[in-house]
This record gives sequence, C-alpha cells and structure tokens, in this order.
Amino acid sequence: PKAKYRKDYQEPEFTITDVDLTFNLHPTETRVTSVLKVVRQGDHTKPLVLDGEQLTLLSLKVDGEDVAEDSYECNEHSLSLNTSLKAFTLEIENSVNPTANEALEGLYLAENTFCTQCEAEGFRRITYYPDRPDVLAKFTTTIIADKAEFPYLLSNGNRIKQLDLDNGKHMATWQDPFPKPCYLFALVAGNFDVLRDEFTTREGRTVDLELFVDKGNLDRADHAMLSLKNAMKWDEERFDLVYDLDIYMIVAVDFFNMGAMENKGLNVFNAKYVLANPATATDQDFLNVESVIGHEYFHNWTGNRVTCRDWFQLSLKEGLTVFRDQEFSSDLGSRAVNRIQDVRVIRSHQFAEDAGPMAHPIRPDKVVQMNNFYTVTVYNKGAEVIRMIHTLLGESGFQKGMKLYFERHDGKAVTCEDFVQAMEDANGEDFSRFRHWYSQAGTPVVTAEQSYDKDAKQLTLVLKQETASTPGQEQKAPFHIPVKWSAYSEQGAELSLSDNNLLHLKENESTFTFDNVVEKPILSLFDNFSAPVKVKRTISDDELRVLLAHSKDDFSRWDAAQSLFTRMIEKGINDDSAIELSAQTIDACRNLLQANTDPALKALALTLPSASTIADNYETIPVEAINTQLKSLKTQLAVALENDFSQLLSACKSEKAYQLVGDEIAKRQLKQVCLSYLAELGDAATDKLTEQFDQADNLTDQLGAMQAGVWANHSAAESLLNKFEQQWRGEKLVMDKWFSTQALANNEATVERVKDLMTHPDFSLKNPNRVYSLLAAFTQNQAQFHKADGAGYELIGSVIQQLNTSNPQVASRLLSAFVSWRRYDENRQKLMRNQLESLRQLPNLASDLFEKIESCLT
Ligand code: BAL
Ligand code: ZN
Repeated sequence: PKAKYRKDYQEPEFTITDVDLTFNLHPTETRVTSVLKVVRQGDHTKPLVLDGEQLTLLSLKVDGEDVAEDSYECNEHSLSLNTSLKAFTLEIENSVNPTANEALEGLYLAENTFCTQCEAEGFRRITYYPDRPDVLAKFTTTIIADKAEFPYLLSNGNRIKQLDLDNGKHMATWQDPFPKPCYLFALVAGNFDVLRDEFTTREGRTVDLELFVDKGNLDRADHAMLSLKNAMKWDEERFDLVYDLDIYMIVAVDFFNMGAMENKGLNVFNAKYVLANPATATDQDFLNVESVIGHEYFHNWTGNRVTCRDWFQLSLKEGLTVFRDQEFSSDLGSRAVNRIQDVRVIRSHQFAEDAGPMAHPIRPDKVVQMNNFYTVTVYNKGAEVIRMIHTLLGESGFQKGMKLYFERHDGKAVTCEDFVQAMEDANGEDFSRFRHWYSQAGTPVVTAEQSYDKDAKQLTLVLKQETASTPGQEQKAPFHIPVKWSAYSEQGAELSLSDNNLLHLKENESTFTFDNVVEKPILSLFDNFSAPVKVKRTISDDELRVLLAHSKDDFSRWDAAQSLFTRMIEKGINDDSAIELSAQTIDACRNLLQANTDPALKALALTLPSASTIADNYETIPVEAINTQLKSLKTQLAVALENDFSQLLSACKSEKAYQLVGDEIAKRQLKQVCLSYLAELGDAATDKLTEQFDQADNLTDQLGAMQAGVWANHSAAESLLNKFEQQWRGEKLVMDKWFSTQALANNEATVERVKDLMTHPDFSLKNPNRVYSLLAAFTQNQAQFHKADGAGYELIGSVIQQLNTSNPQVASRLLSAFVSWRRYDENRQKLMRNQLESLRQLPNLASDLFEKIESCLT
C-alpha cells in the first residue's frame, strides 16, 4: 500500500455532472448500471481513470457504442478509458456480491437488509467512479428488488417514481437535486417498521420525516424522532440553517462499522444510536442518540452543502460538526456536564493519540488508509480547534464567519484553509499563528508561573508553551493558545483583576502583568478547558480546594477535584506507598457531596480519573501501580465517606416512575457514583446492589447496580450477571452492555471470561457492535488487557488476525490498543511487539493494519 500526501493534491481531470444508477438487487450478484455524463476539465489528453474495487465489469459504452477492448484497461483498482472526447456519456455495467461483503463498505447484505456505506472510499466497491469528494454530481437512482422481501427501496433525495414489476418485483426511482460527492450516496432495501412525522421549517415548508427500524422496534423510535425535530429547530435558531429537501429519512441497521452516516436525505444509523426506551437504553444512550442524530443532521450543511475538497480536509466537516453537536447537546441539556464529558474524551484518548506513533494534525499530511483517520484527533481535537475560534471571536463573530463561509462555498468542495479564511475575513482577524493548530500534531504543555509583589500590588504570570516532536514533525512553532481565567481570594471570593478574562499566549513564552492587585489571588487557568493543552503549574492543595469549592467555572471545579485525586495517585505511585487520605481531602469531598450543586457535577467530580488519563503522565506506564493506587484511593474514599454516600444514595432515589429529564438524570448519575463507592465495602453493600437491580424500572439503574457489583468484584456480581442475562438474552443492544461490563471487570479471570463470552450465542465476530462491546471494551481495561503474562495481547492479536480479511476497519480499531507499545515496560514491550510482528507477516495484510503496524514498528 502506498501513502498519499496532502501536498500532492491535483484538481480532477474529468468531472461528472449527472449520474444515473440502476440497481438490480440480488444477494450474490447485484447488477449495477451507471450512466455518467463526463466532462473533461481543461486542455489535456489524459485517459479517464475511474476507481473500482471488487467489481466485475460486464460492459462499457461511450455515447451508446461498445468500447473496443484496446481502448480501456481494467485492473484490481481502476478502470482507464482512452478517449479524446471532451464530453461524453459513459455507460458502465458491473456486478457486485453483497453477501460476501463482510467489510461493510460499499453495498452489503446483512440480516436481509441491503445497505451501503460509502464514506470514505466505499463507492468504488459499488461501481467504477471518480471516488473523490471534489467531484460533485446530481444522482438519480433506480432500485429493483423483490417486493415481498424488500418492500422499502430507499435512496437520496425525492422519490419520483415507484411501480410494481413482473415476477413479484418492484422498483423505485429517487432523484437528488443537490450535486454531491459519491461518498454521500446511499441505498437501502429492506422490510421495516416506519415511524412517520413531519417538521415545518421556519419558512413554512413541510418536511416529511421517516424513521425506519427493524420490525417490532417502533416502541424504541420516539426519542430519535424527537431528537431529529429538536435538531432541525435548533439549527434554524442558533445557526440560521434551514433544511433543504422535502423528506428526511433515517434507517437504523444492526450491522454498521461506524456510529452513523450523513448521506444526503437518507442517514444510515447504527441501531444503537436510534433505538431507545427506558427499559432497554440508559440515560447515556438517550443522550447519545440525541447527539448523534443531531450530528448527522447538522452535516446537511456542514459536510453536504459544503463538503471537503479531499480527505485530508476531513476535519473541515467533522471538527465543525462535532462542535455543533456539542453545542446542541449543551443548549438542550447541561452545558457543564457536556463540557466535562468532552474534555474527558480528549484527556483519556486524544492526548494518548497525540503522543503515539500515529499522531497526526487535525488536518493530516499523509494517509495510507483513510479509514484510519476517523480519529479522536480529527473529530474531537478538531472540535476543540473550532471551539477556540469560537472563544476568540465570540458567538456573534463566529456566526458572522459561518455566514460568510456559506456565502462563499455553498455547493462546493473546500479546504480547512477556506474555513479559517472566512472566519478571519468576516471579523478582520489575523489567524496566521492560530493555523498551526491545523498543521501541527502534538499536545502543547503550558507551564504557568505566577508571582505576586505585595508592595507593588502587582501580579505577574509567565506562561510558556512547549510541544514535543511527533512523527515527521521535529520542531514545533508556537500555537496561538487562548487562556480563559478567573481569580479568587483565599476565602473563595471572585477577584476582578482585569475587565478581560482571556489571555492570548502566542509565543513560546509570554509575561502578563496585572496592576492594583490588592491581595494574592488564586488563579483558575484554562477555565472551560479553553485550549486542548496540558497544564503544569505550582498550585497548592489548599488552593485547589478553594477552586473546587468556589470557582465560578464548573469545568474548573471539576478539574480541581481531578487534580487533587491525580496528585494523590501519583504520589502513591512515585513513593511506592499507600495513599494517605488527608482530613482536608475528606472534608473537601464531603463538602462537595453536601453542597447545593448540580448532582451530576458532584457525580463527575467524585469519579476518579481514568487509568488512561493517569497513564498519560508517564513516559513508561506503570500498569500495576496505577491499578493498585486507583483501587486503594477508591476504597479509602468509600470507607471515609460511607455515611455520606449511603445518605445520598437514599436521597437520590426517586419516588416517581422513570423520567428522562435533566434533574432525574443527574440524580441517577449521582446515585450510581455513590453505589459504586459503596460496592467497594463488600457485604455491607449486597442489599443495596440487589435491591436497586431488582426494583429498577429502567436500564440505567439496573445496569448501574450490575456494573457497580462487577467492577468492585463484589460477591453479588455473578448473581446479578446471571439475572441480567436471563432477562435480556437475545436483546442484542442490551446484551452488548452485559458483554462490556464483564470485559471491563478488573480481575484476574477477565481474559478467560472474555474468551468464553466469544462463544456466547449472542456474540458474533461479524457484527461490529459485538466486537466493540466485548473486545474493544476489553482493550480499555488497562490492568487486564496489559496483564503481564501477555494473555490479553494474545487474545486481541488473534482476533485482529481473523478480522484482517473479513473486516479490516474493525480490525484496525482493535489494533489501536497496540500502537503505543513503546510506552510500556520491557516485558510488555516484547509481548506487544511480538503480536505486531506476527500480524505484519500476514499474507494479504489489510492496508488499514499495514499503516498502523509500520508506523509503530519503524
Ligand atoms: N461521516 C462519518 C460519520 C460521521 O462523522 O457523521
Ligand atoms: Zn460526522
């Protein structure tokens, strides 16, 4: 496999204006006829080269005439046509085998549903085509299939024809008036239950909304529909963006590599981001549905109307659309909770990616397999970069930039640079230094040193930034880092030091002075996580406790708690000693538990940092020590605060039936944190666990009790697992949680348990959701996946080997668990390296795996 470089971009030599597709659906031999209006771009005589993989070419015509054999060439990856015509009609007939398609890219048949996934480069597995996002064409799609088996035939745009044919078949024709790249093409054929609704745009147009779910699942579709209507309304109100077609369809499928896909007018969703009712989905599932439905809807403007010029620009649509879905969730729910959860993703996953061999800028420069770049860097750090632009410009400046962006680029395929330029031009700003966030990988480390001159009443703050080198980028230029701050007295009163609470760190080092400062302030820096950086500073535990109790910024309060916990754990690791909980820490936690604060914030603040977040601070990750110290801190907190947790647990119990509203969700979240601490106390918690499990009228509480028991290795765990299995066997999405719960259990038997579970009737390596819920979850279990005997590595290594040929995209996700092998001790390095070496030897090693293995072994 060969790498492609961003710098080598060239405009297309031919473009396609119109595409007319006909699918004669058949499980093993689907026939695709594609009629393309091709136009040569510029003055050249090069052949037309179309991408195509795993296709059987049946016929080829130019302007109605068969093409002579010596005028074209077809190989495993492309079809080249020699012609001197400037504009012509090309008719291609080919066949594909949807049943054999286990990679779930292109057209596939799973559980009797035909379905497509084309992003990034799946359309080339459907027919020969210039499979690149800067070729935009108008698509017309006709689908023919057996009517009884596949009563619904769906594609992008508006349905313009539907009729019955002979032999029990029927057909439907769809026309999408908006030119689009082929990655936004979709086709679905199957038998569904349909939830119908409508939305009236602010212009008074009625849009039909249709949600397709597997038969029998209509009672799980309402929340997705409500989320869609909320998203449509929100985008009108906050971003001034109105939907543009007369129909919007969402199909939920069981077999899907990603979360969902924003195909124009026909989103295809992984069922886990659509189906939800209180018995089968947790509060978090409901919130995820809202966020993913929002995300895909928002792509209609940021992604579809304005799309990417090339795949290096993926963050143009993904970073921006994640930012938009984060704002949507924050406007509808708790802004603080959403912010903290988004930061947790950055700290526990993105920072690690930025520090590993696959580190890449949010706009990568080099790609072998594009599927490897749907990453937390491109998506989540990309959203942080957009958020910083928002911080720098404010809401109204940001919206001015968005307006100009759409005025300039609607209907076009553009670059991240075009986006930044629009933001600059609309606001008269200079973002030259800010652009480094697009071009440079790596997490900046900001060091803050503050000094206070009592006599001069002057505060000096020195901020320095440093970013370690990343593959291919030795030296880093300084970033433009927005630093939001606030200041407090020792008693916690907010101090006003300046009328501006935003500093701009643009150099490697900058000094900021504040005059007329009458007392030594405690500074809260990077309020709201104003930049995706790591911060090193000298601040005492007492000062952190002041911030925990008094910062007006909820993120900073949470962050202060996390810093206090992290310090204790790190001290325990570095001194190789048991953590000693101080009376002040216990008081601080107790005060927080008793404070008049949102219960969800209490829950988040008292959730200990993840093992991976702690690991990130070590060059060589001390696996056992992190595990021991985390466990010990949790148990000690449980002992010290037993009464507080017990009281809160009772206080958070609701007398009412389950309701999906903010207050109730927050209370359930806090209840869960209390129960998870209490479970550490052993038998004293048995009744609480079983009671909550048995009496739950919703999955959040029921699963919560089981997880608390299993993750504390409580003696009630097995019986809860058994009861859960009895109740939910066959309910795939619910059983996924049963698999994950066990995969994440921190005990010596977990590897063997995971192996056993792979033979469970509800498990299948063919379904990505099952692989993610059991095996990807297991790789997140720091202590057990990285077990010193290598059993965890062997298990996952052998699964990757099996998936290499059937579903490389899923295999590659699992492989991520190995890429940072150099961060572990010698013994583990050797074991992980062995797995990588033997995968490297595989015949037919998928490009997805090849790219990651090469990056981490060389
Ligand atoms: N475009 C791939 C799925 C998503 O990010 O919405
Ligand atoms: Zn997206």
